[in-house]
Amino acid sequence: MSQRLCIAFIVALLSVQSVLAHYTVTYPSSRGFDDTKEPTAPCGGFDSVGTRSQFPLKDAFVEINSGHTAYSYLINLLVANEPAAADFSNNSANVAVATGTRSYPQAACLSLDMTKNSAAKAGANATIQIVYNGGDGELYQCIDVVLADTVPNWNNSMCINADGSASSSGSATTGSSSGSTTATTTQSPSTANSLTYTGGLMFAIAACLAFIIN
Ligand SMILES: *[C@@H]1O[C@H](CO)[C@@H](O)[C@H](O)[C@H]1NC(C)=O
Ligand SMILES: *[C@@H]1O[C@H](CO)[C@@H](O)[C@H](O)[C@H]1NC(C)=O
Ligand SMILES: *[C@@H]1O[C@H](CO)[C@@H](O)[C@H](O)[C@H]1NC(C)=O
Ligand SMILES: [Cu+2]
Repeated sequence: MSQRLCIAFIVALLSVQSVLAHYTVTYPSSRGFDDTKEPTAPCGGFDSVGTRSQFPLKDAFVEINSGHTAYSYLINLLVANEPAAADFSNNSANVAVATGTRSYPQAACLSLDMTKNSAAKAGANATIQIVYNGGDGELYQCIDVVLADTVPNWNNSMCINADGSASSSGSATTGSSSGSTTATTTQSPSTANSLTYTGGLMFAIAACLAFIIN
């Protein structure tokens, strides 16, 4: 194993780490994800409306997978057919339906209060914009939807928090900590995975540095 190989190995590991350090939308599907474009407003580099999925007006949530251990988020709902960048900047049209913070990585179920946007009606086309900040700037993802009173194939089991907590914490519901009680599942804490990963990365770098110095 040459020094050059060793350096390439470290660079590869670090680039994996930077992908893990952002976030992805797990449910429902977002327009698209590109790690390098995720800082681009309003939709992480995806400017055109994509495939729409039906999205519930009640007990709504989006599921994300966070690479950062601590982050804040703002989720907006924009009721429109073909929203332009200017529409996302219009605070009267693009209305906050959730804000919060989390202090654990990986799976997080973010509850939405769709009633915050008076334009939210069954049958309307809309785009959900997620603005996430894990410490390296705002990162954007958008989900194109058709709003519905009930969504037959909506999967409540996708509402998972990696710390095992219920889904309601951090929801936008002002002055209330209550949220959906049915849409919750728990999963054993998987923080250990990322700690193991970070530990492994540190060990690999240390081993490589020792090799280079010798
Ligand atoms: C902003 O959104 C509101 C509500 O939809 C709309 O009435 C208004 O015309 C929009 N403003 C601009 C500058 O587009
Ligand atoms: C919703 O958007 C789709 C295209 O994404 C369009 O075909 C449909 O007509 C729109 N629905 C309404 C109610 O405007
Ligand atoms: C719903 O989500 C759970 C948890 O991810 C998954 O195990 C299950 O297969 C999903 N059900 C459907 C019908 O997709
Ligand atoms: Cu990041």
